Amino acid sequence: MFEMIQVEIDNGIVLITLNRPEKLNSFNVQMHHEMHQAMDDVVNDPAVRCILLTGAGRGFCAGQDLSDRAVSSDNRPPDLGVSVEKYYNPLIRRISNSPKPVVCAVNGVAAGAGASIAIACDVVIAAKSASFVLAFANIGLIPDSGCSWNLTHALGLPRAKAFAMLGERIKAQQAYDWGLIWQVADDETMMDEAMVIAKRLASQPPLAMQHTKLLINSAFEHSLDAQVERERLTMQLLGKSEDYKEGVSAFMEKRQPHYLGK
Ligand code: LHQ
Repeated sequence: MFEMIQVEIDNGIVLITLNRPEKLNSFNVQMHHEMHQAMDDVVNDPAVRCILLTGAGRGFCAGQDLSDRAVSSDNRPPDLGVSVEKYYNPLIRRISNSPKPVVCAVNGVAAGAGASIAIACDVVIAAKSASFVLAFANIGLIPDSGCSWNLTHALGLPRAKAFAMLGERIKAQQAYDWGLIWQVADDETMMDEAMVIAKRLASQPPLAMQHTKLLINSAFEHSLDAQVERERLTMQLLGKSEDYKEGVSAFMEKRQPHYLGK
């Protein structure tokens, strides 16, 4: 069904692999359409509890395919705002608004919007040999696809600005040391470790995952006072859920919980 990506579903986890390895999985229009479709399918599939995103071959994603005529300037300057509006922003919103956790397994270089997509995910694990480069500045652009937001929140102003403006490549270990990602793993075991994370998230109570993500993603938009009120409302809601009842029962009965997302 898809050509630019691979989608495999197993045990509540959907594995999405960007699949243009000869172009370091950079995005063309078809890949965007396929990603949008895959993300919508996943969100609407009650059997899916977690999304795991990775790339085929030696790269994770090199951002926009710069050989795409829609974004390369020959005679007339391109309107990149259109590309951002039609393709990149909807993808970032799909990841950020997905009620299901999104894990990113960065298998190789993540450049430009490829880095933006990785850091927009909820849990990011990277192989030791992977790297991140905000290549935007090197071609006269700015960190888009939510990067200027996610990066600044993760790193703070000094590191965010230098990383974005210098356009230099950093290794996975550096990204980890800065707090940009959750984990670094050996190349050989990285996908297995990503799958362990995905399995764990898939077994967690779905409503709690959804609301935790919602609260944390929007935390900086609110004062502490407003946020504690939002927490109260969410606790009120979740306290009435079947999953909370199941979680407490399983704890008291010393057994594994079985959550239904209700
Ligand atoms: C590529 C690409 C690529 C095509 C490697 N395109 N072929 C932009 C515009 C419009 C709207 C919205 O948003 C955006 C956001 C963005 O994403 S802007 C940033 C776009 N991406 C870049 O500028 C990254 C360009 N690539 C690189 O800097 C390097 O390739 C990296 C650092 C990713 C990897 O370096 P190396 O490991 O040394 O690999 P390489 O440079 O040799 O690339 C391997 C092949 O992949 C090569 O093709 P070839 O036929 O010579 O083997 C590259 O041309 C191709 N490739 N990135 N974005």
